[in-house]
Amino acid sequence: MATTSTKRAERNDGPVNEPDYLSLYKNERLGTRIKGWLTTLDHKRIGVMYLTGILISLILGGAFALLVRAELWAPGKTIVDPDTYNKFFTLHGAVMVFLVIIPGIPAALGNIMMPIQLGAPDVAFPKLNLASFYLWISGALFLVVAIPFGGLDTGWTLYTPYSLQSPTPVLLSVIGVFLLGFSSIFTGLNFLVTIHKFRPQGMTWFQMPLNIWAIYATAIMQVLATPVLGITVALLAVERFAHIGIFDPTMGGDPVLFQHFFWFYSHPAVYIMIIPAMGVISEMLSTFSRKPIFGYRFIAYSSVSLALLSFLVWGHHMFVSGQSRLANMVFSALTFTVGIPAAIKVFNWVATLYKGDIRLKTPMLYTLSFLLLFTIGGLTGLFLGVLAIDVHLHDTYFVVAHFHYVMMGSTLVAFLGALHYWWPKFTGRMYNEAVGQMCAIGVFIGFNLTFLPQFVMGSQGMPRRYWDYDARYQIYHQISTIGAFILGISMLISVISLVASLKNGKRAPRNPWGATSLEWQAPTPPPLYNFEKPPVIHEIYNYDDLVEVDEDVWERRAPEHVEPHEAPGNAHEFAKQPVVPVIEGRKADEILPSAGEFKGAVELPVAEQPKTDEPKVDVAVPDKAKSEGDK
Ligand code: HEM
Ligand SMILES: [Cu+2]
Repeated sequence: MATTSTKRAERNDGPVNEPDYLSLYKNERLGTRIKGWLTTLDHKRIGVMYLTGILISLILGGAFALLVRAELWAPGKTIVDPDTYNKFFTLHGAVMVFLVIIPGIPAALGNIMMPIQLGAPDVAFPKLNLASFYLWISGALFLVVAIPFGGLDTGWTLYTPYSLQSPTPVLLSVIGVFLLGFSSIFTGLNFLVTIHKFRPQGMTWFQMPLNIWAIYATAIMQVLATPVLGITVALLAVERFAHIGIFDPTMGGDPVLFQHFFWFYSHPAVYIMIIPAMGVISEMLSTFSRKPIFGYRFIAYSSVSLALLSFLVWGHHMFVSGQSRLANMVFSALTFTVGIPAAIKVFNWVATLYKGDIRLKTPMLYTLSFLLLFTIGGLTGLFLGVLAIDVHLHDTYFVVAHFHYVMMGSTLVAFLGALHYWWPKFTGRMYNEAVGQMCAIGVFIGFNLTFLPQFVMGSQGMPRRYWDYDARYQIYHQISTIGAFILGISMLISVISLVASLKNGKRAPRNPWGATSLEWQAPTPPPLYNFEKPPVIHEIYNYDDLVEVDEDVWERRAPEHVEPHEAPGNAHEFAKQPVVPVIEGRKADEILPSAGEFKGAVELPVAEQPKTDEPKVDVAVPDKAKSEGDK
């Protein structure tokens, strides 16, 4: 062990000698403390820095949303003039999409929890991870600095030709988006390698938590789709700066080409947003139903197939942009195929709930909200995919409501749920459960009040992005504005309550929810390299051995006697084998110098693993659930 550390110190390519990540180095000077954070290579600290940035962005984006809703309280001018209103909705959209929804689950929560959930000591490339964070924060600053320089008024989609003419600082924002894109690509790359290489021996692909599958599918899209965003905004910058006639019709360019480029990234990007949400939902749903997830493999495969299908449907954003009839028909048909994996997930989640021992803790309330809101969001997407209907609904509030149901109602709600789910683990503190539950209910009510009326007025013809409107829409706008304030206040209180728990919260036990994945074996909060001893791999989503010994304290008890036919698969035999994180036959040290070194680790023999690729464990449908379902 000692030699390994020396070698690592010389090579200096992993976090060395860092204090536990939450320690504030109480006796150090402020400068040293700040430096400790800014130069950290610990994935948890990097994740916490992302999380802080994202929560600040959420408050900023939320403030713009409330300004938009306040302006729409009545027709005509309520608080600002039309130009300022354009800036409000553009900045709201850009901040929420690029700084909150896209990085929320993968970059922040993924960084904090994914390596621990995988049983790994860190990500594969800690330095690249820190570099991604710096790219993100620089991109965010470029985007935000556009505000004092006059704001941005193009809409978050930056459509040409207007984005070539807008007097607002489009270039600044474009540089910001470019940097954010690369941050996303590098994070994706890092996670792909981490998942391939840092799975502990014994964790086969089909023993991975579904959240890891989701992060994997997301990472594929981040790596494949995001470069297109980089190229698109780079072309926009060149066109704006040098006028070479790519998108500018007066010079022979094609403004619709921009839409193709933009959506070739941005449609997959909507899955970059939703798939990680689906991943955390699967975790929470199973944990709080105390049942194995129904259709594990279907959920895993559907994440990957959603990722692949999402590259084939971008044209559904251009049904009325003068696309050819044939292209419209093909894109419409392909759009419906996306509904299949999406529906597979929803059916499997609902089947997981069936006869579950459901516990309505805060994360579960968010999970149930997600189920309903995502179903509405997905189904209304199918309406929009119908050519004849989209002609009427395109650019109306119906579209606004659709994408808020999927982006906010689904992704952001899942993010809030997951934040509450993992908060005790990574901060070591329990938040106030009653406040958490009330806020979750407030978010659900506020959300629906805000966006259900938008479906109605949209289908009646209220166009999106308008500052003024016909008096007959006023009632819908007013309900929507009231809902938005309920939503905003609930979210603000929940964030304040979480932060307050850092000071006043009860100490969190190791496994407060009785969950099965590996992060719950790590100490709370996890130390540098996450585990004090190598984690033991148990069958994922098998709750048989977990017993609640006290409120929010779960422990694993080996069953006293399990008849072979009662035991699902050979999980119990399998689970008894201690597993050392040795990766594909190679010592972890050869891959990441720090990988094998756990604080106080005991050298354990490498367990004999089953020869087959995966254990004979029926993860998807345990016999009991199956026979009950058949009745
Ligand atoms: C079953 C799944 C889905 C289908 C069939 C679907 C379909 C569509 C269609 C056809 C449009 C274009 C409407 C128009 O502009 O006239 C659209 C817009 C949109 N969808 Fe979806 N969608 C689905 C899921 C999602 C998800 C999961 C997200 C995000 C997490 C999302 C985000 C968006 C956004 C952001 C827009 C419009 C953006 C804009 O114009 O500013 N959609 N969707
Ligand atoms: Cu799309």
